[in-house]
Amino acid sequence: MFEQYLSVSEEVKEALQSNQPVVALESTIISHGMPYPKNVETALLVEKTVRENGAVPATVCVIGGKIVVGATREDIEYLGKTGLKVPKASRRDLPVLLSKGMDGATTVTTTMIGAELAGISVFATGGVGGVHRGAEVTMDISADLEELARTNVMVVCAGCKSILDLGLTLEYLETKGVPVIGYQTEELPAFYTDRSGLKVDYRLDTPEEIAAAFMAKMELGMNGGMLITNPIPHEYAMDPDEINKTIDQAIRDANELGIKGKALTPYLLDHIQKMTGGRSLESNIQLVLNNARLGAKIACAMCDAQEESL
Ligand code: PSU
Ligand code: MN
Repeated sequence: MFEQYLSVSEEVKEALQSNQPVVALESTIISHGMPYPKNVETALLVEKTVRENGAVPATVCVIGGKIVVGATREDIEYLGKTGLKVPKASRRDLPVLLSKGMDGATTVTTTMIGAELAGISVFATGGVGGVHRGAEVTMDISADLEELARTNVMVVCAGCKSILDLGLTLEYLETKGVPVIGYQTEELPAFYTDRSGLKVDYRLDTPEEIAAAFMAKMELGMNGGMLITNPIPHEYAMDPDEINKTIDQAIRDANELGIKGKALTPYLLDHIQKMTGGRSLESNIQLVLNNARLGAKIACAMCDAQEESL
């Protein structure tokens, strides 16, 4: 029985039982994506933002061999303070972490897994993993893309950072049948900037339209998620040329140091933050809050549509 490995908070359980909107949130962004104490402050602010927009937040993590859906404030402080020492938990890590009673920070992949087990359909974060630049040689393709292909959770993000090959990431998602939606935009946002020069599959302009598309997919029994890309608010966006130069340098440094595998993304995120003197961190925080707001609105729209169809 999977329940022995799952711990859903009372608040989240009650919300789900009474068809109230819930938004899942990830924890790798806390332990591996931002420095302490900004990571804890941001995680708590993201939860508050979800509440202010009418939904219940459910931060997902692994504590003591259980997938926790609805982390406590203490859990969040522990994850933030312990930082990189918390194992980054992707799909392949769960069997051993759970059977050994260990802790883990959930990536997009494992947050989707926890959300689906608990019955949550909407998940908001910053950026998703994808096909890394040079993947034709390294084969470094994030497990997030496979999870989007198989698990029934919608992921609201600000697009992908150009630490990835965005064109190849879109090709991969197309092959796997994952719809890539632009919220109020035709252009795929690129995390720190709202410019990538690439097109999303469909532009949808309201939370209701996004909820309806996801429900159509579910009705058809088509497994897999949807990627909702929500551009960073323009006033917080970084200059594309500047951030892309910084990212190019960070990738060269990672190659020189031989950093690869699960350590690559956290290394690049940290290095970029240091090189931009914290400006990229501020953009990062703002885009996550923006996604939390949209995620909550979509979750509300889904609940309303479900009530109507009963
Ligand atoms: N990209 C970001 N910020 C992040 C991550 C990715 O801009 O915090 C994290 C997410 O948890 C994502 C994971 O699921 O990194 C992907 O890691 P990898 O590239 O090793 O699959
Ligand atoms: Mn990887």
